[in-house]
Amino acid sequence: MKTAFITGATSGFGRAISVRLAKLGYHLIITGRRTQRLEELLKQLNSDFPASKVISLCFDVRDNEACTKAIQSLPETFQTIDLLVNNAGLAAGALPFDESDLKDFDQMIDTNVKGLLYITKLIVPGMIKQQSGHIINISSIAGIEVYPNGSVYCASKHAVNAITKGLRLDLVKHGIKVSSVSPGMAETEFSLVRYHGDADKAKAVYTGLIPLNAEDIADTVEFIVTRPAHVSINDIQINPAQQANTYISFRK
Ligand code: NDP
Ligand code: 8X3
Repeated sequence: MKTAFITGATSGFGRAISVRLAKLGYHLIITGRRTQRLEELLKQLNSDFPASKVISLCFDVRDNEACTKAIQSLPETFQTIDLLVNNAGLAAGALPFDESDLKDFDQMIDTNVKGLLYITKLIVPGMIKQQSGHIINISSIAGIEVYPNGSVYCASKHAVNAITKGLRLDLVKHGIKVSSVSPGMAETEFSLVRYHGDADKAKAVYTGLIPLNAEDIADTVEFIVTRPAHVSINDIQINPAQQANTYISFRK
């Protein structure tokens, strides 16, 4: 059985991906900052998928020392990681650049870019040793197109795409696959977090259309990880049917 390490497993895509990977027979290392959510998910996975061994690690991906300690604390049975899903991330704020809060900029860059780098840097050496592995970075349509009031979130996801391409170039010789998934609008806790807890603003993002949901992204990850060994799915961009691109959505 293979082992997967998932960041941001306490909500949205990460939670759905974790459940799906357990269903596919993976052992899991689920991570996030909210202890209670991790405990609840661990309990659910143990009860629904008893063949899958699950461990949880609670830490903030922005803290490299905490990432290092957490990964060093893994019991031997979890030290061979076959699949890393870099999913933890967020948008903070949706204001024009000049009106935005520098704290929001820091949070997005520190989580979406530096956090992803810290975790990847810690896990890649094991994959190189094994001469096999798979990294899936959850990027965004925001990594392809820049939209107003989203400059730094979009910059962070453009960086994720550059890192994905760079990793692919550097790791191909070690038998490590590197994939990215770039969703458009998906209803999770994403907009609630972006609007700092304003539920009305979060809801309004999806008015008049059917957004993607976390299961759609779990389906995509399932497709990527179930290809034959000789096939690498490099990048998938997935949108709601009513969203043509960042700018054009058909809302009823
Ligand atoms: P959610 O807000 O539902 O989930 C985000 C997850 O990231 C949570 O589990 C959260 O866990 C974790 N996280 C955030 N900050 C940190 C941190 N500093 N340290 C550790 N974990 C952290 O949003 P989604 O599921 O929608 O988002 C998942 C990914 O998908 C993100 O990278 C996002 O940018 C991307 N994305 C989302 C889209 C959408 O429309 N929903 C579309 C395209 C991409 P906790 O709070 O417990 O730490
Ligand atoms: C989230 C997608 O377009 O709402 O990454 O920013 S978008």
